[in-house]
Amino acid sequence: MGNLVQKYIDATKAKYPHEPEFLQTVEEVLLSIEPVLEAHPEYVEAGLVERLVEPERGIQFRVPWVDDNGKVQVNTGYRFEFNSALGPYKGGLRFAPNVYPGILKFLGFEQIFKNSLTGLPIGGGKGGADFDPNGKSDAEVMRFCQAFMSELFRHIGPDTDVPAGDLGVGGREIGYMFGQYKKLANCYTGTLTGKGTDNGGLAGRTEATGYGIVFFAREMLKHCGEELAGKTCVVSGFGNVAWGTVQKLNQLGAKVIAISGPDGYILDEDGVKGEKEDYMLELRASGKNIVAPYADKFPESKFVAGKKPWEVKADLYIPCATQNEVGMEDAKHIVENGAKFYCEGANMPTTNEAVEYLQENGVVVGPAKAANAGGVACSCLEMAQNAEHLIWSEDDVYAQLESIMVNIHKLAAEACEKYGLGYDLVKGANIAGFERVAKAMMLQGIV
Ligand code: 2IT
Repeated sequence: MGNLVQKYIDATKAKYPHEPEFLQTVEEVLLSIEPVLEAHPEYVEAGLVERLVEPERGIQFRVPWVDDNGKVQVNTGYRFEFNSALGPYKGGLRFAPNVYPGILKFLGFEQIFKNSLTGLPIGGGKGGADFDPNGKSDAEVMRFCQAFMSELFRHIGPDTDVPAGDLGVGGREIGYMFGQYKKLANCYTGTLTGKGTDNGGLAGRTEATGYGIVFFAREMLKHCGEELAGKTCVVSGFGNVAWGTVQKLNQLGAKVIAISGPDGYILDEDGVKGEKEDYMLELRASGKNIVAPYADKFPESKFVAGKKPWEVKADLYIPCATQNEVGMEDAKHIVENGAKFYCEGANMPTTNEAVEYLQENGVVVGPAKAANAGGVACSCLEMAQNAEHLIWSEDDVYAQLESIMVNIHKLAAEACEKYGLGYDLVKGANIAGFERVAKAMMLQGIV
């Protein structure tokens, strides 16, 4: 069987040699699900893996728009509708200069299993554009979003494909895209999620990803007989996810001693809490993409230029920035620091070899596709809210989110246990996510 899985991996590598991020997640997931394929030869017979690694549909389109100087700009837009076995394609849109099919296919592939783990009726997809909203005026962002949606609108719908935000796409961008979608489709539906609460959005969606990560981390610690309260934490990243994570860590009595940005990290032994949490938002809103001013404002803290925060000794590490931000060198720091817990917030923030190294050295790893699934889970609640033409309360949302995260941890822990893998949440999440999709695909025939 080892040979079989390797053949799938090699075939994907041969077909898409220029998409390393996509190949990284394919390799990670397929190596994990080997025991499931061994137990289910009918999956092999049905070409399940060959079908899974190929998006059901990939759309690429031109996005022409006019900048504030009257100059025509052209970007490339994409949507990869990866798998609809469990429900409408669901997943975010990323606007960043490095967006190309390899990044969106890695995100779309991860999204299939993440969405499956939520237990909700959502398939997997991802899209975006090689557009950088940083440094653009509000009017330029609006014109870009409208141009992007002028093409995407014909491919999406509340029961077909429901995009949301990701890096570079927040409430503002979703608002502009939703406005354009509504105008072109001439109906007010939940076709985009992550909308503002004044705009059909779900209360608590902004915080949901970060809150969910902390609920997941709490379950990991609980499983190992430990408590989150009193633990020291290091969090990377500068967006919504890091912010929600820091908030919930504080609420549950943990202490965030380091946060980071593209320019370096802040060490604050007193804890990033209270007005300092709000200041994280101010820093982001400044559009400068730097954390250094934090140390000027709060002199008890220290700014360490050009370094990643993984060299700081802590009990729990939560990377919330972007893919592959933690490599071997960083993993070695984390192990040297005697860490016991590492919970991924960003999508695929750790290289495959770094994950292996952490696990081999006794660090409990919470994989992103399980730990950050609270964001998309709340997006599905937003779809439900819009479809029933009601407004949910924040308390309802948080209660649902917490029980979904507790259940995801349970599913992942039970799946690795079932296959004799001990407490390996990385493999467990892949297996549990895969099993639900596989069962649905088997029932739907070769499509
Ligand atoms: O990576 C993710 O799960 C997201 N960017 C959110 C997807 C969604 O549809 O809410």
